[in-house]
Amino acid sequence: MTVWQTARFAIRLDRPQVMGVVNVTPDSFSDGGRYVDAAGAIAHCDALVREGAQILDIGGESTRPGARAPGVEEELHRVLPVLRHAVGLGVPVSVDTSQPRVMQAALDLGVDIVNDVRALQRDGALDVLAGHANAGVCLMHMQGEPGSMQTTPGYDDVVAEVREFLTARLCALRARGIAANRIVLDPGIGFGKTVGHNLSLLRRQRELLDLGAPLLVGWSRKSTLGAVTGRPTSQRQAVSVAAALLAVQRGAKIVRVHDVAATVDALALWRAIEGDLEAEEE
Ligand code: HH2
Repeated sequence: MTVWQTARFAIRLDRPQVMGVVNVTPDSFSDGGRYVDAAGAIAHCDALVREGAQILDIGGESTRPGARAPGVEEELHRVLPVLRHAVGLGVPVSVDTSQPRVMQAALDLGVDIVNDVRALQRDGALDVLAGHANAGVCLMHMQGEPGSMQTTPGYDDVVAEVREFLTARLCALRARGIAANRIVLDPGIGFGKTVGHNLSLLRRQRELLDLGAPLLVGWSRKSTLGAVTGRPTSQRQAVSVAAALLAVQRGAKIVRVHDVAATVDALALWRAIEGDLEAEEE
């Protein structure tokens, strides 16, 4: 059975896993400012676990197009109290950050996973993960930086280029002695990609399944879903659930979502029909 090895938990990937998003930010694209105080974010962690989140992903930097990165002290101030609470909830906890100092502090607190939209490319990030024997890591593809990534995204073949990037990052981690079963990969929906690029990544997602690591995807409430439906972020729950389901059907093992309860229900139906992922593959 495939597992994602993380600091405290070996996460079974024979069934789809729902990662619930907790943004401790004033400016996230769909829920910015709702959970910026620690008490609100902590209550949100509790609520997502009650709704059935199997992993919590907690971040203090908005990476929405045009976002300005907070300083490292500000990011630590936002996330540490929330992470401290979340590690007591009995589910794996992930920190969504690109800052090595935030990664280090989080892992020292007992956080299980580092989710980095910059795929550990900042100086010192690989060292932090190499120094934590069991921590899990998610490596995501992004073209450019949040401040400018949606200005002119361009690819000859988006799927081939995402494949190439993720393969290179996976090799870089393996070369530092990070075990393959600690790593998951993410095509980075909405990160330096047009609507067409994002839809191609879902249509052709199966081409990303043989890279040597499980796939995590985050479609939740993203603007491509707004382009398809004409709906604002606050009304994208149904289409987000549909996107998560399509991603799982095409082989994703983990879906990163805001609307946990609705996604858990949809995946319960999917499992009732399809069975466990690996049973299907056998
Ligand atoms: N998307 C966002 C943030 N982190 N991490 C991974 N691995 N994959 C994603 O698709 C992904 C991510 C953006 O969503 P959100 O956190 O809701 O917004 P913001 O970055 O504005 O806080």
